[in-house]
Amino acid sequence: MSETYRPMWEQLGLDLQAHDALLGVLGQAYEDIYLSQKNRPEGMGYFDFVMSEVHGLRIKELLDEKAEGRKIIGSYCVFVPEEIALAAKATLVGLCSGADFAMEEVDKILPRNTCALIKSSFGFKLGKVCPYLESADMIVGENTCDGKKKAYESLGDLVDNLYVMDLPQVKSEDGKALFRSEYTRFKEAVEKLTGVSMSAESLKEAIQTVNAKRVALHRLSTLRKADPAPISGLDALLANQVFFYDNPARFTESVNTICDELEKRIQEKQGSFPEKTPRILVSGCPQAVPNWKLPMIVESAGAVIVGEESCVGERGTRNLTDDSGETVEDMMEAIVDRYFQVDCAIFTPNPDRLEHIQEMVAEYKADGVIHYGLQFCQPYLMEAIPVEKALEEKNIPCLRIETDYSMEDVGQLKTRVEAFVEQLR
Ligand code: BJ8
Repeated sequence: MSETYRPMWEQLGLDLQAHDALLGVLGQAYEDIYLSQKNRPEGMGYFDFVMSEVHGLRIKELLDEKAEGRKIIGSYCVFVPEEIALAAKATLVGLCSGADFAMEEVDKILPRNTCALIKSSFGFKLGKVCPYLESADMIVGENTCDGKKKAYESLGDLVDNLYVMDLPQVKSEDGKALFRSEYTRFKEAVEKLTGVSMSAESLKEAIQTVNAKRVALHRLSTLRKADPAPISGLDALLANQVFFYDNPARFTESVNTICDELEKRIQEKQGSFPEKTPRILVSGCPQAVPNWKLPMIVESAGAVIVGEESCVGERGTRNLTDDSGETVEDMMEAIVDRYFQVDCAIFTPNPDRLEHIQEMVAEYKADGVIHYGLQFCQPYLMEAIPVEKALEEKNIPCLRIETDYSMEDVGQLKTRVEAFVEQLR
């Protein structure tokens, strides 16, 4: 891939040497973690291809779209509504990053006690290795956790196209009013960027396109309820990660193709893991590409992950947007309603998340929960304690993990996860 896309990367201003190094490490990690899995569904071949071309063909597609007049919007959060981007002729891509890069440079700008996800996003910018970021016509930050909202002030010095969306912290009527007005402001900003005013028709079509992606993932989630689990947690996480990058229609089709295959596997009692393998629900911070550390540890310890209560997972995709409105205003309100239900830990109080975790444990027949918290992520680490307490009161074993993107604690995590899996057996 490198030779074909080199001129494109150069044109985007990437540091080719650093980028080569990144792709080398990523390719090796993918081979070791993904391609070494046994009993994978054949349909995962599509996602292997997507990953092998994630900085190549997909970027070329985005640049081709730009050449045809579309705009590219990069986002760090599931509160940025894809429907609005699509309806005004823009393409939304995820920018969150799941690997450490250029950390020495990052440490000059951000305090050490910043979560790995934020640091990684800065590292990809400072190291000039993210073609998505460099292709974006608008980068959307959001005032969610304190770390992100202060970090965007510094990011504003590094990019010239940052748009910051304000978000409420409380799910009150006043909170919803702010949410509504910020979505209206975002709609206007996107329309200004693309020069296209959305119509009721284009908004309805956009809602249906994004819903279709979500419905495909819901189908995949439902199939993970089977025992033996027809797909590994690693592979399912990958599908959830690719949700943020791929062409929407092609993504939906590819997930549905996998689901057809998984249905057959379930009928034939064929699994990625043997029947009665301990089943784990992972809950907590988002795991952005290429953060596969926890599922790799869990599944190599002999358990299978059957669900992710996460923004790269069910928290991000579970509710659909009502597409029945006939006017832009009606459908904008439906978008506000849909996104206002996202139970991110930045909200206080946030009882819906705990309820959702318990519902997921029951639905996916999970034997235990691993709460995944990134170091220095106050919202999720704080919520981890009441989550653990509530689960244990219901006799649902819970393991609280606090980690980052480095590999230094893998040995220690393995020991804890293996002991937890043993307990579940
Ligand atoms: S809706 S979870 S994607 S904000 S891990 S940066 S919370 S200190 S990512 Fe998130 Fe939107 Fe919420 Fe989802 Fe801050 Fe925590 Fe870091 Fe985090």
